[in-house]
Amino acid sequence: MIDANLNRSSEGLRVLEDVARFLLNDAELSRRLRSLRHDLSRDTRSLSPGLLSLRDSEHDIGHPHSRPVSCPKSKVNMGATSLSGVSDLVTANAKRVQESLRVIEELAKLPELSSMLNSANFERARFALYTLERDLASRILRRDKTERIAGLYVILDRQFLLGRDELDIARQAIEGGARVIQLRDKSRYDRGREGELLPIAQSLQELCNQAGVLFVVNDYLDLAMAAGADGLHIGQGDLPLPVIRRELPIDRIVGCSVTTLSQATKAQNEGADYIAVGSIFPTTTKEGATVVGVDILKELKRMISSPLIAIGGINQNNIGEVITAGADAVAVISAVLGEKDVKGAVQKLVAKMDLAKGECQDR
Ligand code: TZP
Ligand code: MG
Repeated sequence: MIDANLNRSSEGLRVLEDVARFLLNDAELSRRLRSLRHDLSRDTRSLSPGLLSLRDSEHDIGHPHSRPVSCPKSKVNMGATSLSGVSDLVTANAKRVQESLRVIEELAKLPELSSMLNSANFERARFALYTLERDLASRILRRDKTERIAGLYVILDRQFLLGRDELDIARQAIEGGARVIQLRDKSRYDRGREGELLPIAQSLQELCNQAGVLFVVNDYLDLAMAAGADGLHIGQGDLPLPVIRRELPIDRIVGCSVTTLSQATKAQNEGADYIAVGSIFPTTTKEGATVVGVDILKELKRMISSPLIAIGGINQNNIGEVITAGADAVAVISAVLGEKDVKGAVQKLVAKMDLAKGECQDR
């Protein structure tokens, strides 16, 4: 029983580690899983010769040759990389490891085994895995959303709406081809207007849901949670990303604004789902914005694997340049909200983006 359950736990951990490494590209999760696997192997190394001597897999009644032919095949297709497939794979293997650790933990309490196995070590590993399972599931669920961060990201800055209706403008932007809508309001705390945004955010989320577009709230964690937004966007002065991650449901994304390479690396290491860099060009929309230039996109593209959004001063004339430099998506305020024909403005920007993307692929 000990031999079988040690094998089960290390095999299951290896599956989870490889999912984190090869499918999710997540160095931190894969390191945590490897370290757990190594700890278990170190704690049980001295038992190995004895366990191997007693091993008799051929006569195990659970051996594949001994199973009745009608035994159903596992539902999980190991080659599947679709989201539900990977999600099932993670759940099945996490459960397998947790169960096998529990079996060893219980066996280790028997008087004849307690001198060789420390029950508390297996209990600790089991609890570590509960957290790892949640973190892996969160990564997979968020991947579903981050894969949709591409194309035009329209920021509905209420100060630039000049009285136009948020929902109406969002609808036009979506019809024009916007892939992400963000609600931004820097004057939320003016004149006791805190409550004003919730119904707006709720209806924007509903609209985006129906259209298969992502909806992100800028700055306000409470509003993002109350509205059930797909994600929250934060800057360098907002709550720290790990704190936000603890509060948000596990399937919600967090995007982070940066102006430097080191801020981008930090955001990625802390688990940001996308990085927005800017201001790429001079802009009058954000007071005191640092202009970082187009070349930062090329450097960031080499350094980070999270989707990269270019922001700041982007319009019809320069959108192609930021795409060529490596941006996965482009966020705009004035290039869309500064136009009377919102749908038309979005369509033109999207067409220019697509053209530049096509040229990049041809090269
Ligand atoms: N962050 C960096 S620049 C900027 C923000 C919010 C303003 C973007 O607005 P515009 O009008 O697209 O330049
Ligand atoms: Mg902010």
